[in-house]
Amino acid sequence: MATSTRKPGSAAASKAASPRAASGKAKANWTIESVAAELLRCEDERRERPPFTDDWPELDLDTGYAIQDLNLARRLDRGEQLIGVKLGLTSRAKQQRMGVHFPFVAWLTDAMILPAGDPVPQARLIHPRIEPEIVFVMGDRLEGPGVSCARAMAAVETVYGGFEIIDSRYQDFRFTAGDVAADNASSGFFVTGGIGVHPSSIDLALEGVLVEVGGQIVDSATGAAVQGHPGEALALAANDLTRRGHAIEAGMIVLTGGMTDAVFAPPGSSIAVHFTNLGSCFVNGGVPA
Ligand code: OOG
Ligand code: MG
Repeated sequence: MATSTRKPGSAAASKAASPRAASGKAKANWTIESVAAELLRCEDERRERPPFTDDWPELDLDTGYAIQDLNLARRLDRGEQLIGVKLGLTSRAKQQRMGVHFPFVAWLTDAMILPAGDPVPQARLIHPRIEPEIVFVMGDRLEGPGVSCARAMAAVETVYGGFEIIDSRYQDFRFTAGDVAADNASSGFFVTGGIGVHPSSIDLALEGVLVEVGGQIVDSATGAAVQGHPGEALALAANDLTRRGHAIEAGMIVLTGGMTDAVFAPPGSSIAVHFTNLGSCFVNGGVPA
C-alpha cells in the first residue's frame, strides 16, 4: 500500500502529560507511546477505561492522530492490512450525542471486516453500538489539498449501504476529540451491503435509511445528514489526510460516518438498516461473551 505510516509528529510527540501535584494525587505520566500501547491493550483485553484527557488535558486532536498513526503501524506490524479509512462524527446526530462538534478520520484494517450475516462478535467487544453508513470503494487515488465534493465523487467507483459496529475503549463512550482520535475513532467492525451502484446513478443526499431494532423503527435519516452529502465527507477525509501526509488510495474503502445516532447491540438484539436504493443489512447481537 502506497500510503505511508507517519512517525509520531515531532511537535505532538514532544508533548507529554505532567503529573498534577496540585491535586495531591500522582497522575500517570502519559506519552504518545504509552497511550497507544494502553489503547491496544484495552482493545485486546476488552477493558474500558477513563479518557486520557482526565489526566492529560493537552492531548489534542493532532496528538490523538499521532497516537492513531502509531497504532496503525503496530496493527500492520502484527499482520493486519490497511484497507481504508473511516470518518467519525460527520452528522449532527452523532456530534450532539458524543459532544464533539467536528469530524475526524481514522484507519480501517482487514481485521475490522465482519462478513455479512455474522453476529456481533461480542467476545471481541466491550459495548458495541451500530450506526448506518454510506460506504465508498475508491476507483482512483484522492489527494488534497483542495479536493471538492465533485472531485471526490469522480474518484469513487462504487457506493454501498452498510453499518459500522463501533466500540469505544472509554467508559460510557465519554471522550474528547483527542481521546477518540487516539482510539482510532472507536473502530470495531463494519459490514457492507450487497447492492453496489455507480455514484452517478444515485442521489446520495436523498438516499434514506431506516434503523430497525427488535422489529421497531427507531431512527431515520438521509445522506444529507452526513456533511450535506457523503461526498463532502470523502473530500474532507482526503484533505485532512493530506495534511497528515497520507492519501486515499485507489481500492480503499471509505466509511463516511454514522447517518443517525448509534444504537446499542447487546447479546440477543436484532438490528437492521434499510436504505432506499442500497438494500438492507441485518445483524444479530449474538450470545454473551
Ligand atoms: C466515535 C466514532 C464515530 C461515526 O461514524 O460517527 C463514528 C464514537 O461515536 O464513538 O464512527
Ligand atoms: Mg462510524
